[in-house]
Formats: sequence, C-alpha cells, structure tokens
Amino acid sequence: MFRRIAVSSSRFPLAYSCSRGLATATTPQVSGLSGSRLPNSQSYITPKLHFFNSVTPDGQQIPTYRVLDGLGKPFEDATVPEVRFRLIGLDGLLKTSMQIDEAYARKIYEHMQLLPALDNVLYNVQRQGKISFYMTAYGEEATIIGAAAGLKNDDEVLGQYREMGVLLWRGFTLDNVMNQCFGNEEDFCGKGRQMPVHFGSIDHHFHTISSTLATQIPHAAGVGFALRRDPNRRGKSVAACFFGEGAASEGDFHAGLLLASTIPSPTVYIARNNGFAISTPSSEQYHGDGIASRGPGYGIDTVRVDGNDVLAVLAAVSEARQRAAEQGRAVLVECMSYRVGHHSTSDDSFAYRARAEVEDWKKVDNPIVRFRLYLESKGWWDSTAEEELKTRLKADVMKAFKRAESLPRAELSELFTDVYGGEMPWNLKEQKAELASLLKKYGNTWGPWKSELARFRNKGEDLLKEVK
Ligand SMILES: Cc1ncc(C[n+]2csc(CCOP(=O)(O)OP(=O)(O)O)c2C)c(N)n1
Ligand SMILES: [Mg+2]
Repeated sequence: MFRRIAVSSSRFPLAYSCSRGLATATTPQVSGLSGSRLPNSQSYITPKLHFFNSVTPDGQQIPTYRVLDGLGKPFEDATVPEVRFRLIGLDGLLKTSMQIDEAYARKIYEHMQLLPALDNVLYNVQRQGKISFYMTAYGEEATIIGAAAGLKNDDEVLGQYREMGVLLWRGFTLDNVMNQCFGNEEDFCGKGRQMPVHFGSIDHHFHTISSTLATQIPHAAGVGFALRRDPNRRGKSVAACFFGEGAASEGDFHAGLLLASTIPSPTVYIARNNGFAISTPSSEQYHGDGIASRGPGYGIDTVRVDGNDVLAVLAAVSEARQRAAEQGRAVLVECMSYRVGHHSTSDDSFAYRARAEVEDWKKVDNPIVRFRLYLESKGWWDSTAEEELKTRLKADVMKAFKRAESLPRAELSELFTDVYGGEMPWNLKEQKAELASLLKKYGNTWGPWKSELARFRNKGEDLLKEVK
C-alpha cells in the first residue's frame, strides 16, 4: 500500500498533520524493499505503479468537523461533547480549557444577529442611493463570528471584504461602521477615500481591505513572519487571513501559502468556502477536494469545518491559532457554508441560481437558527429574549445610520493627504492645484459640482483658498 501523507494528529483528530517527522512514523514497510528510500527524500521505493488523487488515507473526501447537528444538539461523540474549548474568554485572556457558558454563548449569538441587523439596513440604504456599494454576510454569520471568537483580539487580521463581524467582535462600534460606509468626516479608516466595507483599523488589528482579490494572502505570510521576528509578539500573536474559495484560484493564494509554509510564518488561513465567486459556483471553481486538499501539498496542517456551526468554527480556529503561535507555522481552516445573499449590491444572483435553492438553504441550514436552538436547549434563550434583541439591534443600527448620514465629508483637500509618508510628491501637488483651479472656474456655477461640493466640510473652501 502506498500512503502519501501522515494521518490525524493526537491533539486534534480531524486535522491533517503534515510535519515531516510523522511521514516516517506512519509509512508502512514495503516487503522486499525494506527500508529502501530515495537518497534525497523520505519517500519509500515501491514496485507498485499507483496514482493517487486524494490526501486522505482511504481515498475519501476530507471530512467536515462539526459540533452541533442541524437542530443545535451537540453530537454524542463530538470531539468536545461538553462544548469545552481552548478559548479567549470575555476578559480577552487565553484559557487552556473553558466551558462555553451563558454569557459567552449570548455574546456569540448577539454578534451573529448583529450582522443581518446591519446588512438589512445598509443593503437598503445603498438601494436608496445613499451609499455607493455594500456587501452582506448573510449565511456566513457562523463562519465570521466563530472565527472572530477563536482568535485573540490582537491577532493581526487580513480580511477579504465580508469580515466586518470580526471588527464588531473586537469592539468596533456601529458608528464606526456607518461612518466608513458613508465616508463622512468621522471615517477614521480612510477619510471617505475607500469604497464602503473596505474597513481598516490599527486599534482593532485589522488591516485595510483591498478589493483586488487575494493580495491579502501573501501579505499575511509577511505579517506572520514579522510577528515571529518580534520578541514581544513571537509565540503570542498570529496573522489571520480570510479569503473566499474564488480568491483561492488566484496565483497569490499559491504564492502566499508556499511563502507561509517555507519561511515559515505563524499565519492562520481561513477559507470561506461559500459556494460562489459572484456567479461562478464552486463546482466550476476547482476540480479537487475543495481548498483543504491544498494545505498538505504545502506542508500545512489543515482542517475542514462546517462553517454553519459556530462552535465548530470557534473550536477549529482557536486550535489553529494556538498551533500557529506555538509552532510558528501556517495552518489552514476551510469553512463550508452557502452565500445566501447576492454577491454585492452590484449583483443579482437570481440571474444564475434558482430562488428556491436560496430559500431552501435559509430554512434547512441556517447558522443563526442552529445556534439559537442550542441556546434554547440550555435554557439560555427564549422568544422574549429574541424579540428584545432584534428590537434593540434595529434601533441601535438606525440611530448610527441617521447620525452618519447627517455628517459632512472630510475637507476636500484631504483627498491628497496620507497617500505617501513625508512631503507630498510633485504629481499629487500638480493634481491638487488642477482640481483647485477647476473648482474656482466651475465649482459654484455648474449644478452637479455645486451640489457635490456642499457635501464636504467647508464646501471645498480649503482648496479654493490655495488658488492664486
Ligand atoms: C484580481 C481580481 N479579480 C477579479 C475581481 C472581481 N471579483 C470581486 S469579488 C469576486 C469573487 C470572489 O469570490 P470569493 O473569493 O469566493 O469570495 P466571496 O465573494 O464568495 O466571499 C470577483 C471575481 C477582483 N476584485 N480582483
Ligand atoms: Mg465564495
């Protein structure tokens, strides 16, 4: 028998451990060739011509780790039947082992509910033309909040764009969210110079989102490496990188994982496999066994998780971050879910998938309902609590929306600041002067410019005063 890689590790049975030492321990002896190996590898020589196309020992697809069944009941033989994990407690400290108690479970649930509360309002606000763009996280609430809870709050996060929930988990406020989406003068992420949902916050260890798919993947390998080189953060902090299964088709995915594996770098790669890359279904995105099968190819410990089970995601990500921190190496977690919403406000997904399919997913495998059933079974939640929560979240979101809408944009001249450190380069100075002279000529005479200018603090006066 030809066995390509090592099987499960003792610390986490469903992870495919790829450390080189294990290969020797688990590879069977081949009769007649006992002990013969290639001189430059650990590979045994075999007389059997055997092709393989699976990373599991039995040729099956990689299994999916789950804690709660569809009705929110923990599996009897789950890895953690009493739902006790290594957790970052509500005090922000890492516990070797901690039971999920009522306070912790409610915090998770409230954050899962906060995402659709925001999405419902901001999606419609975009439709009314008040913001330019928006992306919802419908269907991925368990993946995003479970992963956020599994990380330490000072782990460096490099997201793709659907990970606003990580920021919210870390204390980013509703005002912060709204200010960024409206790009008003209080948007500290980018002073209104980024598209909505392109958040970034130094205080929340959240690197600014880039629309260009997959760039965050090699960047994360570098961030992880920098953490490893920093004596104050080595062994304590990791880089956590989110990306979609579509982004994983970019060259940057392969470059990034190879880099993180070989340098090596304490980086947790979290693949959100939500079944679609805009209109491309995952069945057309790859021919192999999802994203997880690629981890062992790069020598990276890997696990696949039910992304609709918040406790499974939490357990897998917290174990992955611990491995990454302790071993200084990359780990890959693939979270399986289904993108219930449209890709973005620029998409109509019913042009390429049936409405009935989406409705089925909402009912049959809803991550929020699943966790709510778990809470109810513990006596921690009921319909009154549900009603109160939804009313409160809606009111909070509406309050932040109205406030953000009423604020002006930053001063127009801010358009040119902070692009580079140090003195402003000549080309920006030139562009700034050109804009100022155009404003002087047309700003208060041409209707569209006049109404746009009125939306900036000081109505563009800061630029106009620079025109001689
Ligand atoms: C380099 C690059 N190519 C294409 C696009 C256009 N684009 C934006 S999002 C997207 C789909 C990404 O899908 P996935 O990675 O699965 O993430 P999801 O939207 O499902 O969360 C595409 C093709 C882009 N932004 N950047
Ligand atoms: Mg996707």
